[in-house]
Amino acid sequence: SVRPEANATPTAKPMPPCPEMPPGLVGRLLIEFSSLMTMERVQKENPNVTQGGRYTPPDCRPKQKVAIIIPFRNRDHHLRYWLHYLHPILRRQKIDYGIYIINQLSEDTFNRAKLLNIGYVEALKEAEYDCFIFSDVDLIPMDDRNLYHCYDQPRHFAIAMDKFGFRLPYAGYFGGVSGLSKKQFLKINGFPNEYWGWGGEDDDIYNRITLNGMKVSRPDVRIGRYRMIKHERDKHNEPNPQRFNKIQNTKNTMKKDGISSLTYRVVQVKKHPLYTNISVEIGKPP
Ligand code: UD2
Ligand code: MN
Repeated sequence: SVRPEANATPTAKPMPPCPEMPPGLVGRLLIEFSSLMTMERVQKENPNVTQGGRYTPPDCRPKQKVAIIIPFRNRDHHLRYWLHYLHPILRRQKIDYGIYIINQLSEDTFNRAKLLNIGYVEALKEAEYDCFIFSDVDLIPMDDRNLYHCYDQPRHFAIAMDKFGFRLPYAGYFGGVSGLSKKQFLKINGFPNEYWGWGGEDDDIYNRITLNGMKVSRPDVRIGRYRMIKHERDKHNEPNPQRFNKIQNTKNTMKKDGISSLTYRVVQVKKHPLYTNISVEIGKPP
């Protein structure tokens, strides 16, 4: 090398590991959806997020690399609020993360769990993630002590939502926001690809977790609080009438239906300042 001193950093201090509970957290947050939200505003608020919605804490070494995966179609208004609230929270939490919007193209029936599987595969093409957090686009945590990383057991984050009176609707509920390490995700063969339309896929995932000898971990009910942006049921995401039958059969279906059987086509990957958008063709119900 011509100038060895150019690479030498004799004065740089070794970075400490990030703290378990970062000191900059504020606790309970005020979350509302009435103020005007533009992408320009959200971008101005988050100058430290890099292209494609990536961030890494500047002052400590995070233990995990977290991909946040959002199933998406036609919810731009919700996405702006999500980015507005989540980027600052994740920054305070000292998370090393990337945001992936998995956008289902075409007007066919929506398939949330299949989009989440695609998010897992596509995020791993971008970086060596070891933790995957799957979030609805319309769910905002009301407390930043609900840390967006992975735990010893699969994590359910959204345990106390406003729309359910800030309680779990039933013991085996796993909807909204959840997180699995790479190892936990592969142990259950990922998520089902065969739930078309609304409902059931979250219960199937819960079944996969318990059938494989794991247990869902949850935050304290005072901390796992969420607001959901109010919305009507979308077109082409009607309740799936097969869902009651299908969740009785997880034990038989999970081995063949999952990350091992996933097929789709990526049409476009676009890096926006605050997120990566991956537009995909996923087919339609048989
Ligand atoms: C509940 C669960 C959700 C899932 C769903 C059943 C809560 C808060 N969430 O959501 O995790 O289990 O039931 O499938 O209870 N989406 C789009 N465009 C669409 C349709 C859906 O982007 O046209 C995405 C978006 O991220 C949305 C998510 O899918 O937040 C779930 O759909 P929803 O919000 O319509 O369903 P919801 O609130 O009943
Ligand atoms: Mn919703």
